[in-house]
Amino acid sequence: MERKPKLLWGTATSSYQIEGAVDEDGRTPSIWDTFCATPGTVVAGETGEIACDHYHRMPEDVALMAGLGIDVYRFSLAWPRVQPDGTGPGNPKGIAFYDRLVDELLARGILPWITLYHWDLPQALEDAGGWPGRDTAYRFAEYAAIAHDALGDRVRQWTTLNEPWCSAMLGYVSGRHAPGRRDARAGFAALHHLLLGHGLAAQAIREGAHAGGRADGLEVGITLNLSPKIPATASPEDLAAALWEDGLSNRLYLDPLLRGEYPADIAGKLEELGCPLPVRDGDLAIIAQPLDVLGVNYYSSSVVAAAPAGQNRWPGTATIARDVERTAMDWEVTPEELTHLLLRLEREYPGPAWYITENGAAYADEPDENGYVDDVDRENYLRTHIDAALEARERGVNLRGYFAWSLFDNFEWSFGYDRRFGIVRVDYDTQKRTPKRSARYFAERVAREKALES
Ligand code: IFM
Repeated sequence: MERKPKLLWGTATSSYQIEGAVDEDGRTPSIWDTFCATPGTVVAGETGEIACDHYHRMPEDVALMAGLGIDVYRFSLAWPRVQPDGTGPGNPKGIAFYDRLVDELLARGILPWITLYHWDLPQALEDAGGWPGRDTAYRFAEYAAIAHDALGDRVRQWTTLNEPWCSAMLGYVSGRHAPGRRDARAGFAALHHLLLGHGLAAQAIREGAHAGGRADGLEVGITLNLSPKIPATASPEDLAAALWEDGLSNRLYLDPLLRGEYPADIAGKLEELGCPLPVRDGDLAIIAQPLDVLGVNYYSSSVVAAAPAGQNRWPGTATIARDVERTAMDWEVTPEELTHLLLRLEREYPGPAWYITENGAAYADEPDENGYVDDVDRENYLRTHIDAALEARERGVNLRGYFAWSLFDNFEWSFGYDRRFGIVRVDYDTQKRTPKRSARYFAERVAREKALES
């Protein structure tokens, strides 16, 4: 019988959420620095200025990861560190940090997995129009080439974007994330330009890798936050409501990336609503670059029902609460939907290797006097979701890995430090790191799964 490729087990973080050092070594402000400095945007006016101080504690942090026995570490590069103006040459001092990080990981036997964009756009590019402007897609490809040129000799796993839905919808439509704009037309333009940027960046990475003789084992991909939308009943109205929500959250990303077309029902409706996707000839072929990897960030799912249309003619939908456990984000805990999601992806969008690039939960942790957190709830969350992912693999899904979100408690965007997702506690007063019960569980589970496979 043919053996399945071994699973990779890892933890994930992102630059603005953990690094701190926002004005060191030539880093310029990102949209998140500007957003945090705007009163009323982030809980308690908190910022990523210090965060987990990872920029200064990186070797200690990598040692901690090694102690967990993980295979791979997924982190993002801060674009304003690597290419401070968002255009022009790279910044040697900023790049040097990631050079050291990559070397430190490799020395500890951990694979580095890079995400190029986890939301910290250089402010200079936002000032020039941001993602609603087409030019930003081309700037992103330029930055990708600089990053790959610097690190591609040692890094084979490259993710272009993390969760473009959040960048476009929270950043430009609802304004809950940086840059805080509230303009639906701009948001859907941003969505298209993010995907175009992904395609151009994927091309740039592959070209650089082939030219530099570094194409062996190269894996290029993108990470999407996918969320099943389950119709509340089988009525035509509820079915249509769930289809619309699925279109906005899932198909609007999966279809262009894996089928080379936007879903006609959603694209047509957006046009009608005055929010057209600004597609030019040739864009969809660029977006639909071959994908080695599609990263799935899974946290929850929702039940959707029809509701009266709003004044602005947008289809009305309502989320129906289920009687299930919720996390501190108020997200329903539905591990079985992860199995269903993965089965659907393999069935409807076959091709890429699937990785769970984020999965985890915020809970109201209560540390003891030593900072230890006995987070049974988070351990249960991880256990049931890993089980659900492995079940999908058993049932034929080409699942290749799982990353816990997150290695550390960190800056949870507009929630500031109020929501803790870490399997390792961070005391923000002392910067002391203390593995929680869930970290012990994760380390044991990884060791067990690896033993079963060997
Ligand atoms: O913290 C975020 C991360 O940056 C992106 N995915 C979801 C996580 C939890 O909200």
